[in-house]
Amino acid sequence: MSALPTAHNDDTIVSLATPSGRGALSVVRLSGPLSFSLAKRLAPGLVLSRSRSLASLFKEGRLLDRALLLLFPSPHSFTGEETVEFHLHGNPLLVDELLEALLSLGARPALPGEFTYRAFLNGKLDLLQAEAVDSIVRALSLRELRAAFQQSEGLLSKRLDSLREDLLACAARVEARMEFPEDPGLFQTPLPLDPLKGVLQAAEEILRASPLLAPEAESLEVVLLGRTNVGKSSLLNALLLKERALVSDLPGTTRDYLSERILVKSRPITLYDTAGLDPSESRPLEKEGMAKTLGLLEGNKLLLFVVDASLPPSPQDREIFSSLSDRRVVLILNKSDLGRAFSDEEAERLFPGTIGTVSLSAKKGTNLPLLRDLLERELLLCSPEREEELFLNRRQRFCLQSLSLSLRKAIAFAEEDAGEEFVAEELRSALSSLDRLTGRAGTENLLEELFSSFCVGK
Ligand SMILES: Nc1nc2c(ncn2[C@@H]2O[C@H](COP(=O)(O)OP(=O)(O)OP(=O)(O)O)[C@@H](O)[C@H]2O)c(=O)[nH]1
Ligand SMILES: [Mg+2]
Repeated sequence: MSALPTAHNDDTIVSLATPSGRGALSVVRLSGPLSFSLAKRLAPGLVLSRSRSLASLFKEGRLLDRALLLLFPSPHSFTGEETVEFHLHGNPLLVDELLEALLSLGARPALPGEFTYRAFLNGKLDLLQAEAVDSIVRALSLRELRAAFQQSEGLLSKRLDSLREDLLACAARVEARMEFPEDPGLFQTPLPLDPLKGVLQAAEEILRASPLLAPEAESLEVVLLGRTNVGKSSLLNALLLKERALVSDLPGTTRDYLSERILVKSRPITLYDTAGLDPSESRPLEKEGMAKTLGLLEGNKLLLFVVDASLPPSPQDREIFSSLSDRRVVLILNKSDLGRAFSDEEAERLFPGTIGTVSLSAKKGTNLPLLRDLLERELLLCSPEREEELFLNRRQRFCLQSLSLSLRKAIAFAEEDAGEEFVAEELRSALSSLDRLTGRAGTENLLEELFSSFCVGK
């Protein structure tokens, strides 16, 4: 993949913007100085002064498609360049034909993230907003999505801009004191540190309020455990709505645990299916599987303790349950379709202190919504949602951390009267961290790496 920043930015680029495959529509995006003229060559009837037209597209004299064309004159487009969107019928053959036609007329295929990169170059977005565009596409939960939207609207950028002004004012003052040591006016009062402390506090608040934007960041981890053959794997499959784990009536089917993600009310949960626990087991492989199950119980996971409620509770169930004494446990009374060998009250007496009991049938799917509601409640508990949230990625966190480190040093130097040049040096590096964060001072390598992780067509 050739490097984005050195790519020819005055080329006209083209790409499919919707997922490939059949569907109601496919959207092809064309951006760059030749966009309008290329569109006109394919659709001779097109009126370029109209922002949208239903037009017949021709290739080598044959009608290709009747398509909706949206025309965005520069600079009023996402990229800031002349842009045309072709809304075709959603057939990959048509898309290929159109792409081929545009390429033969002089457009070139867009690199991943190149549309957003151009928007960034043309000052339509700063780096944080550009990254937010990517986060919108990748968000796995409504919560991330909302945060990404706010960020794409420039919420964080605005805040950082005002911090930058304060920081610049302080830095300018320090630089002036170094430049004009003879000027008594500049030295009459000590360097005011309050604005610097304000910037530091604001930067640290942003860091504190922002969970790391990692797939696992807001995921609740849930472990299915219990005796062999009680239906753990069946429950995993039922929650996943697919036959992911092997199910059989032989005890000890699952040996290695496996994990899968599910969405509950659009929020991700990691589910683990584990090897059934059987204290009397002596076969080495089975024992190893069980040791892995126990290893998995470490950390702050929610445990779904599954029992076969069609049979009287066994001493083994009780033994496993009592080893989970101080954990958050949900009791799952499975196989309820076969009739219940004990009541809910008896279950609660036998397995006391759980945070909930759900009687269900993994096989028939009965009462699964009750379990999903309970999981949703747990999700809310483990991460209360705030009015305004920022999900920072690693790069952004790193820049903010460097910013706050430099500010701390600058303040300490100033308070110790260590010398203007020390303070000035730290303020310069604080500014540079801030500018790297917003992309005001992005190194080329950084930009290349960032945008190449985008989807093509973005
Ligand atoms: N009738 C009925 N049978 C079930 C239900 N859930 C599971 N089973 C059956 O119980 C048997 C064991 O199911 P699994 O899901 O493999 O049980 P497991 O707990 O994963 O077992 P191990 O992996 O051996 O620990 C299979 O024959 C399933 O079809 C249920 O709700 N009702
Ligand atoms: Mg299993």
